[in-house]
Amino acid sequence: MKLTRRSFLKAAAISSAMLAAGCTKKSTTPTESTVDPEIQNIEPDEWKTAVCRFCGTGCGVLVGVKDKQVVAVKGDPDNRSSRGLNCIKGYYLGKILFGNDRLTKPLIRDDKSKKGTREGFREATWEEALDLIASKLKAAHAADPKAIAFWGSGQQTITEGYTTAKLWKAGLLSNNVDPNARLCMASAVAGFMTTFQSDEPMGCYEDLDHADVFVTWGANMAEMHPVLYSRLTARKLSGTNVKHYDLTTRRSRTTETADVVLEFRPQTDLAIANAIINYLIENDAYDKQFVEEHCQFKAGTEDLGHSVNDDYDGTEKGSTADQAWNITFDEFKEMVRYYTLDKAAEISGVPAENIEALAKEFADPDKKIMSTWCMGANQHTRGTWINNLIYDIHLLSGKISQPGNGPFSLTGQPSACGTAREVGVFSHRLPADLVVDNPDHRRFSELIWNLPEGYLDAIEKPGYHTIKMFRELGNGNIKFLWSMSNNWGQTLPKLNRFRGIDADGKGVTDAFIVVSDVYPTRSTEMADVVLPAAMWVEREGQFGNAERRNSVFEKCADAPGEAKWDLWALVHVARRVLDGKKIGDEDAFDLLFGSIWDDGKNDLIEDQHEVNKILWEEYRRFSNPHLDSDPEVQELGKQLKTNAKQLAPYEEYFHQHGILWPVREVNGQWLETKWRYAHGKQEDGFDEYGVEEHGETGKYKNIDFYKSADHRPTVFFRPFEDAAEIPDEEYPLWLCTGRVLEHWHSGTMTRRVPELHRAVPEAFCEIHPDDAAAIGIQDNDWVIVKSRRGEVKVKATTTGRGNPPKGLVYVPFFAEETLINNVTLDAYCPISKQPDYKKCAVQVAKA
Ligand SMILES: Nc1nc2c(c(=O)[nH]1)N[C@H]1C(S)=C(S)[C@@H](COP(=O)(O)OP(=O)(O)OC[C@H]3O[C@@H](n4cnc5c(=O)[nH]c(N)nc54)[C@H](O)[C@@H]3O)O[C@H]1N2
Ligand SMILES: Nc1nc2c(c(=O)[nH]1)N[C@H]1C(S)=C(S)[C@@H](COP(=O)(O)OP(=O)(O)OC[C@H]3O[C@@H](n4cnc5c(=O)[nH]c(N)nc54)[C@H](O)[C@@H]3O)O[C@H]1N2
Ligand code: SF4
Ligand SMILES: [Mo]
Repeated sequence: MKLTRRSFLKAAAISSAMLAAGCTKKSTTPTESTVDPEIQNIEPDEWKTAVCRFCGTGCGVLVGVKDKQVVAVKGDPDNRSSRGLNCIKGYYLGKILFGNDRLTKPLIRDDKSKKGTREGFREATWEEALDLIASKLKAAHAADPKAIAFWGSGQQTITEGYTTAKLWKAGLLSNNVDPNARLCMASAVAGFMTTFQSDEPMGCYEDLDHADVFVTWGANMAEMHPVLYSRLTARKLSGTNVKHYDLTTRRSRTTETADVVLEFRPQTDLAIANAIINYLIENDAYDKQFVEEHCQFKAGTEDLGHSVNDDYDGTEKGSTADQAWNITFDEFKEMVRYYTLDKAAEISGVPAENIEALAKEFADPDKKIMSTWCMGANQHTRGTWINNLIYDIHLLSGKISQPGNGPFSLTGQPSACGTAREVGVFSHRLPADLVVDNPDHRRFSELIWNLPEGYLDAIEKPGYHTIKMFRELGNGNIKFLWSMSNNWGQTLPKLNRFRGIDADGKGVTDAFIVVSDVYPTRSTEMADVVLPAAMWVEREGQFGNAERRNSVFEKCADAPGEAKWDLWALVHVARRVLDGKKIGDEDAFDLLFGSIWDDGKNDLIEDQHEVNKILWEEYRRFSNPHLDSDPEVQELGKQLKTNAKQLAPYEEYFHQHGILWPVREVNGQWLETKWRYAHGKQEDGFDEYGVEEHGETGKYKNIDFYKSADHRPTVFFRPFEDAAEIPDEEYPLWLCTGRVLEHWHSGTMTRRVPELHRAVPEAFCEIHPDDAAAIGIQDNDWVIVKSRRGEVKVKATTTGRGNPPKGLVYVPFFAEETLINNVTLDAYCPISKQPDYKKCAVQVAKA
């Protein structure tokens, strides 16, 4: 059968009228699937290598291609992260390309009065759209360099993120660039940097095959990291007496299979962790040798307060939040003494014997323990602290950097690690763990970007973090915003700051907003220009997953209509805004982007693989200074230890189907590192190695935390402090928000796959049966969930997948017609600036 685009559209047709262009309709009724049985029988001509574009697990997939169309997707057995497995989103991955309302032409808003709706646009040429964007960007920048902003994503590819950071930081001298990973991994980053001075986990997924005990500290892995959870379950089934402790505020699918459940009052994980620390010390059950040889102790500013309003960093507390000072072990011991098992039980509501049971696991030197956590710990107004506390427990018990023994921070997005964290898309960062407010770090970046010495000193440091950026958008102080691979109009907390729902809408209509997306969304409706993007395997790209594995995906199909690669759009805007500008004596655009530009054609080099390779190899200079031809780069890179995250040449990633950094070259082979810090230091200060050399011997024989100050990670004292908003008489319930297995974030992609949409067609409010009875509602009744900020109408359920305790309700955020983020709070961790979507106070009433 001849395969046409039409037949694909038919095959994967969007199942709900609501999702068609108009989108004001609130249809929640799934329609029949329109999958053409013939389509499912098409034999691909070839299978190309790729990686899933959803979660941070980073499963490898093979994409079946026929006539330059994607016709099938299956697990890639050669990807060492997933070994052939995928979850349901992975199996339906191919269909996300074929929603019938793909954006295929640039759109320009003619009618500003319709801002906030999907009307008032006209189709435009790329030329016109790019000229308009560039002129608005230049004008806004000239008037006030602080008035421009870029909101990036852990779903951009590595080279796209790198190009974004370079354009904004080196090209526009602006640090007002931050990713959606601020909502997701910022507390993990701050936790890693404060404890170890080195971002990302020391262990890898193989820990799942070796642990005797698993602790989930705020992660619903069964639904959010399903392939990793099945590996955890396999270990439980095949090992002897393997146990899983689930710490959670709501019983989830993950809780169902746990052996011990610690269901705690929101935010009181801080008290539980402290009680475990205190237990280890009081009972002399910590690893003394390890602590003496490898740890230092610190305390930091306490009683930080909460930045609920705009007075965030004006306060003294805000600016001292990340201060810390040395203390002795005895002082530390004294500080945690308050957190007895009984005290933690009183604060958290968890029976003391359950906390003790978990503490005893850590006290047992023979038990291998893997801790995992995700948004429960990171989306937390003390997110950095709870990350620090989990590390404290693993450091005190010496359970780290060995197979099956280690704290493992789970990443959310496919490339939150590879892109957002590693290439410097954050407002305070530069590539390779470097930061903007360190002169040596700036100098190193100047060397690689060929900038004159001191050029980056002029940059405002740091730029706006995400919450500040969008508060400033709401205040009218951001005049130009470009967003890419995210949907801030739905996913930011306290949306009515800039959606103008109960405010007067000021700010939003003034700012010139560009949104690059693949479908119409809650953000494109706020835009002045919408740029249609090539999606997933319609271009070549790279993602870096939670276990430090960088993987690549090949281009498999052309983008529909005039949709273009995001990187193409970035460089074309760069071409326009840097036109006529000089850096030193050089032409600015040539200097920064000349290597990927075809002067003859006045366009990006046509071969995407070539462009990606050039950018990869340039970016790789940051982390492979020892291979650099410039002695200054070699020298400074060594001093800054940027080689701690060495990367392999670009082509290697295609050959190996992904490699964990740091990568070592040994006899012409590029070897990955499974456990960092574990093997002691090599001559060049580079101490990593593959599992083969690890063996089961010498628990921490050669361990060296080479990036930590004095080679000693910090054990922090971090007390319990309550949430920013807690239930009271008027708003008596906690609201927790999150996700479901079948949908990806704002649902733009997964809701266009009929099978996934039918599985969970609408949002819901999970509520305890007693609370439901108290307000007189039954399952499927409509309720109003209302906070001090806004409200939504949603159906209630007491028999959902998750079961909240009395006093807590749960609403997912995937449904664009149920904007739960009108209700959430934008208070954030003062160190990481990550907001807390997991707790605020609401009232629930029958609608
Ligand atoms: N199906 C699917 N998978 C996904 C995604 C998706 O959209 N859909 N998104 C990906 C992304 S970007 C992310 S960030 C991850 C999120 O993955 P998860 O963090 O696992 O999922 P969430 O639903 O956000 O959060 C649920 C957890 O928060 C915990 N929690 C709530 N309050 C507290 C608290 O006060 N303290 C602690 N310690 N825990 C608390 C709950 O107990 C629960 O375990 O999922 C990734 N995977
Ligand atoms: N209430 C609540 N809100 C939350 C959270 C929560 O737990 N509760 N979690 C937060 C977290 S952890 C995260 S990570 C964020 C995620 O928030 P966002 O990143 O803002 O949400 P996504 O839906 O992932 O947005 C990705 C967008 O990229 C588009 N897209 C897909 N492919 C491409 C492409 O190749 N190019 C371009 N230009 N666009 C593309 C998709 O259509 C989609 O609109 O949400 C946060 N919001
Ligand atoms: S969504 Fe996550 S677990 Fe599922 S296939 Fe994709 S990467 Fe793997
Ligand atoms: Mo996330």
